[in-house]
Amino acid sequence: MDTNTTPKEPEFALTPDEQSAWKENGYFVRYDVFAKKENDVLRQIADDIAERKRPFPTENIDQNALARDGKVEASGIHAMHKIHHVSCYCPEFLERVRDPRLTDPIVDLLGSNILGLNNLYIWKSPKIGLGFPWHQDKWYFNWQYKTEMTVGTWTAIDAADVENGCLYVIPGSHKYGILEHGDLEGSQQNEFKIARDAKDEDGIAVEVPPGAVVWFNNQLLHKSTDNHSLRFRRCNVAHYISANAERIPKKDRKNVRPVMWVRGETYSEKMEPVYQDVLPIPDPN
Ligand SMILES: O=C(O)CCC(=O)C(=O)O
Repeated sequence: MDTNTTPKEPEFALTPDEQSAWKENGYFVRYDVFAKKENDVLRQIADDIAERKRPFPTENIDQNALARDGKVEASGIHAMHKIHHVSCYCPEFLERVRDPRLTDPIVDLLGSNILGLNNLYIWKSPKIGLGFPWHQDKWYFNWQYKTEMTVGTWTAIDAADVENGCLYVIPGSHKYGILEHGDLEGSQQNEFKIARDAKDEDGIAVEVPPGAVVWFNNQLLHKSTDNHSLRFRRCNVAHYISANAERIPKKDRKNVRPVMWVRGETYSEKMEPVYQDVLPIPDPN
């Protein structure tokens, strides 16, 4: 497994149409980026983490809010919502985060020196999987880094459609600036905030087959809906930041996001700590 190379020639660079879509809409989609076999490797690891067959820090595991609060009966992968910072602990996820099929287009957007900001794997279980409210990812990152733009990639592990809770985006909303985000009402995961000024009628569904990837500007307003189907809707999300971005120092170091080397140069004086490699899994005892 190769988790440490920076590709010489970008093979998967942005096309002119994608450049325009990025500028105008704040996102673009590519199909058939990853084969089923490749995504199955990630799916199996995530399932093993969910079923506690593979060690993983428990603080990075979030259960479905309905299952967690005892409102529905669910166990194993059916009771899962997401795991985060997966690439810090699983080399197969780290390899995916560094895969040039994801990162070549990002070189055209952020420059050649790139760090990984977060890597989430999300489950939306049949019938109980919960949506995410309208939000801008940069709202969550903004207080931690001085930088114009970060980029998210969203890879479909399963087909995602309106019935099972696909992504919705508001094209062009990356130009709105950062909106205020407030508390959520209802049964959604309570760790999320909602961008209240986002209007449902402006959103469009991004229905994609498995293996497709959505690249999105982290100021793009996006959301997803609950899973009303009998199918899973799983995805792998990786967020990227320029290594030139500066970390805003935090007094309480406890909840600092780990950043990881992805490709190019790092500037450790700007952003400490940058993990070059997979972290040891904490002893569960
Ligand atoms: O996959 C989803 O349902 C939503 C993901 C999302 O909004 C995010 O990762 O910021």
